[in-house]
Amino acid sequence: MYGLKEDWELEPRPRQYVLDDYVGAVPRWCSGCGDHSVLGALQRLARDEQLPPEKTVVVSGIGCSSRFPHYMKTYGFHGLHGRALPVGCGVRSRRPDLHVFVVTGDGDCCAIGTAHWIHAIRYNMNMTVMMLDNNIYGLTKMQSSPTTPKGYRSNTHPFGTALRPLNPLTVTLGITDASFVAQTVDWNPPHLYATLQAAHRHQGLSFVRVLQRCPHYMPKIWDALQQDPQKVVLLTHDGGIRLDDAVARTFKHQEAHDPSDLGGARDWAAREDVVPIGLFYRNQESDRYDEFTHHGLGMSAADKVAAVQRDLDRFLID
Ligand SMILES: Cc1ncc(C[n+]2csc(CCOP(=O)(O)OP(=O)(O)O)c2C)c(N)n1
Ligand code: SF4
Ligand SMILES: [Mg+2]
Repeated sequence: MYGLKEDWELEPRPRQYVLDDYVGAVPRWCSGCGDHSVLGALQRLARDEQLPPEKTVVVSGIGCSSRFPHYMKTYGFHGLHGRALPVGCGVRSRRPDLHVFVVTGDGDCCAIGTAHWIHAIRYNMNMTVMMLDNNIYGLTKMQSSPTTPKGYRSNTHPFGTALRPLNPLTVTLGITDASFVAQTVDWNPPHLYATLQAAHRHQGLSFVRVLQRCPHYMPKIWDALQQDPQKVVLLTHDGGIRLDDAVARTFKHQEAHDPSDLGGARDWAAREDVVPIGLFYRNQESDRYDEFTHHGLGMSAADKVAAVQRDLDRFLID
């Protein structure tokens, strides 16, 4: 037709999201903080999985790590200390259409938030939980957290912490219906990315502990791991975290572990002589509480009133 170019399309093309669509405010984290690395990985994952920003929500508690939602150009909820998981569960229970990511710290999750952590794992609602474990309270300037190594001097324990640290992996693996438990490190971007990708694709709650550098208050704490290639053990399995061969070859210490083996997962998680990274456990059969809470979501108000009326009618006395 006169005046129309041949390649004109009347149908709008589906939107192609680029990295910039997920980049929010400029992070205020210290330079060298491992949180930057996790943020970059999540932004790339969102781009690669083409998650619509308006259908993505990042929920957090309080802490350095919990500033995450400000730095993603998605929906976000920067909540209360220790309450990242109940907020995430609330979002998930009413909005099955959203991609839910929860960011929490070792203090936020394993101290003040412990009760919520345990029940959220058992509820197993579909969401990706990233626990950024720097072994310290960063935001409030260096108090001991439950994961601080024994003997480490902090503002609350100037002569060194008195107790052995809590192990977030063995705790999580001990909870009914835990369905995806993995560990990665912020300083290996390909492994971090592959772990978050597997976690996001899992149907249920995926719990990812990220060993995170805090150069400000915990300098050198991960140095031994970074310098001794034997210390970090890459858990390998076809059903585990898949890496490119070129990346996998950089791990000098690798061990096979079948992520369907809960006993084996607990054994690996309890190891203190090495730091295993990869997928410890996956169980796609675990019950999911969000499947229960989603019942009736599409019902109209009139249908809901009628259903309540029907229920009440059962108690009618003739
Ligand atoms: C109810 C409540 N108690 C205590 C605090 C103080 N507070 C804020 S962040 C934080 C610890 C954060 O540590 P963590 O979760 O490990 O995060 P990080 O800063 O290390 O990333 C504490 C104790 C608070 N904000 N609210
Ligand atoms: S204090 Fe530690 S955790 Fe907080 S931003 Fe600085 S390096 Fe990161
Ligand atoms: Mg911390």
